[in-house]
Amino acid sequence: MKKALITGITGQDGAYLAELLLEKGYEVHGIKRRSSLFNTDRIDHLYQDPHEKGIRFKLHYGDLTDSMNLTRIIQEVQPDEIYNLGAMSHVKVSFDTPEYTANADGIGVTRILEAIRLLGLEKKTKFYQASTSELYGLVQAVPQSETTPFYPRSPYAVAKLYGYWITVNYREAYDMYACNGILFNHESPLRGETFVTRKITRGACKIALGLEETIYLGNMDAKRDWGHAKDYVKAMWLMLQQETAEDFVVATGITTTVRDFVKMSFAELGIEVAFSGEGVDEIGSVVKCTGEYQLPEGMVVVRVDPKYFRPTEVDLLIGDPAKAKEKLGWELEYDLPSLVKDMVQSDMNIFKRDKFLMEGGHKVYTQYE
Ligand code: NDP
Ligand code: GDR
Repeated sequence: MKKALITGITGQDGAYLAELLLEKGYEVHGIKRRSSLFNTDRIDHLYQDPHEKGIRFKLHYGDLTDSMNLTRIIQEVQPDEIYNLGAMSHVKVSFDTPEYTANADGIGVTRILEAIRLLGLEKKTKFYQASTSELYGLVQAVPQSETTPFYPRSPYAVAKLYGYWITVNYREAYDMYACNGILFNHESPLRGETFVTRKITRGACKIALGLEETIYLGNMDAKRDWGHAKDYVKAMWLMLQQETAEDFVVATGITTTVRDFVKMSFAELGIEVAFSGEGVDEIGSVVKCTGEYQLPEGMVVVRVDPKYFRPTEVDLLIGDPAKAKEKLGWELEYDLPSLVKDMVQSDMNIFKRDKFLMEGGHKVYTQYE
């Protein structure tokens, strides 16, 4: 039975990857951070009681900023594959926490690679690094491929640039099986609530149910190549099943503005939204409602709040997944409309439940940032 170790197992990708590897018969180990509240919502359905015999899903406390902890866990687990998905993954927040981001997202990669080497596991343990389309940053050429130059535009992207190159360096210096997946944005019902897609699908559902009036957003013109996380974790696994380690772009090849993502999300609920005005004065308002959810015509459901603007922005991302399709045989099951549908349906279920509880006199708290 193969053993995999996943850092960031409590995150969006960690949860889907753990599911996939368990389905494939792996013993799955994950590193979770200690927190004062439970932080395992996304993987609770995979939990197996450690008191039982023969369990295939095990969690270890740890942190990417603690090399001794990482080394001990890797020594104990002796994994065949390590997927390094753990990171401070929010681009805007990285401007507020640049040093910590560099430590966890940059040096954290070295800590794992060096542990593999010191433990003599170079020939046994394959390593996957969660690299990102944010590496491309300031547009040099489109579509972005494995050969497009990098120009990172945030502390997050700069830290990930270090992670990218240290992975390449350990592969070349020590002949390790170490590779980078340069993944473009991927979303899902498990997406963190403060990333723009989830903020929009949650907001649209709450507005449709009368639980909120307006979504406040930042740059509406940003263009992203959005795919479904379920498809993207398959590419991660495929990258570690090859003869030799290589780096791959994983993307859909289609780009969409934040504004159009808003329109698609409301349209999924039968609400047509049109945009008018420019810059900070841009608004999105209801044109007509054709379904179950009836809102007044002209109601303003989207406004711009400059606090969500970034000091330096990435304007346009569109990836070329040709190499992943050809060499890995990777295929997409979801397109953007089916991704939006999946997210909106899931959020609608959550907020219908919340509304039901509120109508029953219970307090329900949500965060907006
Ligand atoms: P999430 O933010 O959903 O998950 C991040 C995970 O990392 C969480 O489990 C988090 O733990 C954990 N983590 C954060 N800091 C540390 C730390 N210091 N030590 C150990 N674990 C830590 O991210 P995604 O699942 O969306 O992304 C997975 C990886 O892929 C990340 O590295 C991200 O940067 C990268 N990536 C993501 C893309 C995307 O579009 N989703 C695209 C390209 C790359 P906790 O739950 O406790 O917060
Ligand atoms: P990104 O994702 O920065 O691409 O990083 P995010 O969803 O945060 O932003 C996408 C674009 O939307 C614009 N935007 C807003 N973003 C947020 N979060 N909130 C808003 O209110 C808002 N309004 C407009 C942003 O300016 C940006 O242009 C994600 C993360 O998962 C990274 O970890 C990963 O590496 C990259 O995707 C690929």
